[in-house]
Amino acid sequence: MTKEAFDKNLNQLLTDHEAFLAVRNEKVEKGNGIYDRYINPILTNDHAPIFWRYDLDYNSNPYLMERIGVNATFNAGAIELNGKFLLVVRVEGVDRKSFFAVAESDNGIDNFRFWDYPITMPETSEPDTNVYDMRVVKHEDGWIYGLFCTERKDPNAKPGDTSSAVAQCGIARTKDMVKWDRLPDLITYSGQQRNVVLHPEFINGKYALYTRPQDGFIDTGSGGGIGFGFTDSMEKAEVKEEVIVDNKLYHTIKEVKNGQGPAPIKTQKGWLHLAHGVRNTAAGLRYVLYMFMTSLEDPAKVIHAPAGHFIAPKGIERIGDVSNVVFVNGWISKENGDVFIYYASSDTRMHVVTTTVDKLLDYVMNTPEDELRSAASVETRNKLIAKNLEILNKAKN
Ligand code: M1P
Repeated sequence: MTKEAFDKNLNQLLTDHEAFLAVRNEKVEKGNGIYDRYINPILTNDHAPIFWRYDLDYNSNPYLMERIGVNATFNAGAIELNGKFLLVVRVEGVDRKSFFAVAESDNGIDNFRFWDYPITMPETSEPDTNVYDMRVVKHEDGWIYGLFCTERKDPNAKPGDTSSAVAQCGIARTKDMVKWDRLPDLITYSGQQRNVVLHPEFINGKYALYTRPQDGFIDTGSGGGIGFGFTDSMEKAEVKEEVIVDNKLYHTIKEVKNGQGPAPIKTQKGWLHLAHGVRNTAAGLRYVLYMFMTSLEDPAKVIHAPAGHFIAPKGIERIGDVSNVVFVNGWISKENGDVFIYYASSDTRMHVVTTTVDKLLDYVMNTPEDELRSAASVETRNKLIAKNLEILNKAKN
């Protein structure tokens, strides 16, 4: 390519990318009354800055090739800071390594732009092979914490086994989302940990953590469920005992495993929780999102548990690197009661749905619970049908 053509192509690349980032998002017209979906994903691999992917120097890249591609942008933590919506996105390079990068938007539904540099996450003395799925929490101690999964090759893997891994909870903290201090990984007495989340308030002077004890890397084995435990400090975090708050359960949407999503939202009626539930199918694992509420006095005590999924993969969301998956680890609850839920589809891209605390409370407190049997489900539905037919018949007469 001549230098002239290179300059022209580069100019076009940058102009097209700016136009792409400026596209506005629109609500999908017909919703379910609980939340509004949006037409476009809010972040895809195409949102990664051109200067993260291309070498813009004619001398070293005369064909204007993409040098370091980005494969996916998903499973983002979320925080509102200085009036901006910030997502701590799991960015996966084409080399399969995930890293964290902040994307910012003014309104939380479109025009997300990555900050110039990804987060430089310090390592511990035992370097992480992969880091992902950060839950970002403003704790009442004044720090912003990021708890994430740190993955390393299983030191006990048999010779020739090049895929067994060990997952644990990495911990870092910041004041500005730019400079992060790495703290030692969480110590628990379960084999592995993923989906660990810091509760935003002290409980009896201690830090409280939601955990997900598991024996293996993919299968939770005899472990599983959303656990809960305490640690005296975050500088040397250690949970000696995990109690199960919300267990995996036969023939439900969380039959195989589940995990706490972002940190719960405090309301006057209780703590609102968003989580993912997994079941197995002939086509592989299916991940959906579900909600429950725990007591203000005891965030480990479930007081409402609507049956079934809250969000399931829909349309294009069903397809991606790991299909039939929705996953959440970020939401933002505004002072005016608006809630922005950031979820990923099929380990590939990010989406938003918007709702309010009032709607979520209504959903969680008034949706029937799972009676765990078909006959009981029919009975529950029949009650609604009878009530509704009476209303419709009255309206006719
Ligand atoms: O591939 C689906 C998800 O699988 C894992 O979640 P869990 O630990 O509940 O099985 C994580 O690797 C997550 O990042 C991924 O989205």
